[in-house]
Amino acid sequence: MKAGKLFSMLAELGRVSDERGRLTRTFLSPAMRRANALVGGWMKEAGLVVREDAVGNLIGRVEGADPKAKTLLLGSHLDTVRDAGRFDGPLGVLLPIMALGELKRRGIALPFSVEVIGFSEEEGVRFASAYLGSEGYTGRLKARTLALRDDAGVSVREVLKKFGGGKFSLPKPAHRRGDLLGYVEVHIEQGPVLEKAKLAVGVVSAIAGQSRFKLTWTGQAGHAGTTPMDLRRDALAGAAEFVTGVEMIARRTPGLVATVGALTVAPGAANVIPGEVVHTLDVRHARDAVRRAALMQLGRLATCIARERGLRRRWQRTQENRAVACSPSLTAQLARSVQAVQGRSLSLVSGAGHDGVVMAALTPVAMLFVRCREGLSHHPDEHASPGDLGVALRVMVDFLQRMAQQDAQ
Ligand code: HGY
Ligand code: MN
Ligand code: MN
Repeated sequence: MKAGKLFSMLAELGRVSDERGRLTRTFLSPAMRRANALVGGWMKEAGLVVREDAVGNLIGRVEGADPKAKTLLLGSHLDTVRDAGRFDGPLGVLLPIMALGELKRRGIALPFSVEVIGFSEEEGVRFASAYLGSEGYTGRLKARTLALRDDAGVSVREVLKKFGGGKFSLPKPAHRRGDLLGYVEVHIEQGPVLEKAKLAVGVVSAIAGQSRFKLTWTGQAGHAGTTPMDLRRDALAGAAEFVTGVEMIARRTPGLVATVGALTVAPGAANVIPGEVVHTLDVRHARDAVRRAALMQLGRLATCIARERGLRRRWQRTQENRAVACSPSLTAQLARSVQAVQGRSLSLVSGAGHDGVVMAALTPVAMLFVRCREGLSHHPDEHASPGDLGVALRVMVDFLQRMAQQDAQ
């Protein structure tokens, strides 16, 4: 089957970027608009009717042979992190398009309807809050999220109003729960488990919970040459002590991961003591109680550092998602196709967040993971082999056909 074509489509889409020389495609950016046009064309070639919703999600739909049939949702996100790989997100949009195109080529009409969704924003790069696309699709976008501003000071509301030709209102859910068969997302594993098990694909049992924050440390800017060390309130020294504390707490808590991924210093001159530091914090664990206990520890650490150094600190929560269990029955159906194609299925927990976390509020969720080289992701060297893409494609076609047979019973 057309794994080579899928691989080259991912390479082509991977060149649609907001930045020269590297892949960065953020929420409703010019590159995102070009990506929707390119992927929308591929959807049409596969026989899907294409539309964009109010938050920029790209949706391709094929009606089922049975007009009263429910809808199966397939998809993932089309936005990327900065300097991204070309598989994280787009694989889960292009692979279902290829699978539906293959069924059309074989003259197989599915009894149920299918929607392939390219979510407009999952990574949370432009506005610090992730899942804007799937929150819009499920009617869970909050008014407070619309007030978030990007680095240029533009708000989510302003961006959505501009995208919507001057008007925007919080969208309702795209479907009622009863109209859906479920949501299945194909995604690279972004970890080492499948490679270690020497398997091309596996199924996901649960998606780890995550909390994201924006922390601001405020001290006193001053002259680097004339201010004695004991009179300083250095915001960067305080933030740095906190960052090493984050790593220490995460290292000694099994299964916890915590990351400070972005940090800015003001005023940002070599001869000025930093007066203000703003940085992100991302904390995750498969069990919510462990993640919450770690957050309490981190809060106490920040209070202690601020007090000792005479700093003010401000925590802004920008995202909070509980750990989500995938649907055992839908996952079992997917695992049967993995078994049929690969001979063996493996179930694993996802440390990465996915749109399935939000979609689980609307419908049962299952995920198919595809091996990626050295588990590397959120990096330009992210790689899944055409052979593994071929296995995943065969699993998706087999899964759709089994769903059709089951529907016929
Ligand atoms: O950050 C994540 O877990 C995902 O890649 N959005
Ligand atoms: Mn990602
Ligand atoms: Mn992803």
